[in-house]
Amino acid sequence: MTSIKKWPAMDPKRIEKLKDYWENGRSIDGIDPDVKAHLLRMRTMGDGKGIEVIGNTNKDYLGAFMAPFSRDTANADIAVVGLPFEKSAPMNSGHKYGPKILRELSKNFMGTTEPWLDGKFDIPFDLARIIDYGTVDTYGCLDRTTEVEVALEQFKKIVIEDGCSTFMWGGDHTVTYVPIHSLGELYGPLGIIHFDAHYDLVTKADFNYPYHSGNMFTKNMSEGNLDPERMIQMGIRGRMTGLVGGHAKNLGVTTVMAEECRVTPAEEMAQRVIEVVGDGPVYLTFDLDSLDPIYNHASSAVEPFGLSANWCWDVMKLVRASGKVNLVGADVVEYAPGSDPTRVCGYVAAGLSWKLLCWLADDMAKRNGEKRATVWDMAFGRVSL
Ligand SMILES: [Mn+2]
Repeated sequence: MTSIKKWPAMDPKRIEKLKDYWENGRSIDGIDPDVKAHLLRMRTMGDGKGIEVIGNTNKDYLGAFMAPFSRDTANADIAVVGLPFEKSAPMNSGHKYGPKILRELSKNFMGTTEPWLDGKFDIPFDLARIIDYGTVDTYGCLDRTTEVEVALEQFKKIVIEDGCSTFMWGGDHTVTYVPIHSLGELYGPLGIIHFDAHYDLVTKADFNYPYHSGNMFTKNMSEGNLDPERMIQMGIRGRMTGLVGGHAKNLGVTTVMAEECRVTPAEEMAQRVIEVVGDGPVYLTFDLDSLDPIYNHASSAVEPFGLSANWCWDVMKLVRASGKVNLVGADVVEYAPGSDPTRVCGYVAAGLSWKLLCWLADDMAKRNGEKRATVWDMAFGRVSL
């Protein structure tokens, strides 16, 4: 046996202190005051039983990010909505199950996460009344137009009548027509922050389809709900690039190719985004195919040589931190879980979704001029913390 030189023992007084901490020390005594207030509020709910929102325990009676399921949009500020549309996927399909799987994976990101700016924590459920509206049921809608119109009808109530913002999961990218149309009508013409491998700027003159995964922006422009001069696209590459690029130029949309994104620091890109979208209402749409296939290969039109998830998050974080951009709605689209058996792409998508929900809640509180806390309806059952 080789000789072992034992490290000197710890001072017995230190061990005594650590023993006392083991017996009596609680995490809540050392945390950020806002996070502490959030946890204490959680504990008071549900007849004193609290709600189990601080553990990833995959409860089916809670919705996206552990938000309460509800359709009471008149008493909500942000509705998480799933739109299971997949009729316009050019290649791989299966987006129909995107919202269902992302809802489950999103429960990994609820409550509070790391500080995002100067030690400030995200606590979206203390900023805005967030609900999970569930997924729009389009069963029996056997053509694209009917399916979009069913969703439009529901968004009319959620957004236009009740003034609720939406965070949406697709679905193929056609779904983005619906919130832009509704939020544009509520807030006026929107600026767009668009992550995508594709321009998605085809016109009726190119393809005469009423709704399509490539015409949701141009159709909204033609209806006055989207200002092309306040639109910036990042990550463009791959098939269709040569064909559709002319539209971006003709319409005055700012396009940043994937190759340029990869050599542009996030700080510089965030500045460009802020300059393009201005201080009017802004919508952010994240097509997962903007990402390199190592972060996402579960979309219908996968394109190699794409963006990194971390760079995208850095750009979003810096735009948000500037406080100059007024985000009124967001989505993450093109997730087809059948192509993602390990769920790695899904976790990236759900993680980005959480960041966007936090940003939306922050800007919603600013527009409301007050914090409005989410309250869970405990009718789903008595749970304990
Ligand atoms: Mn795309």
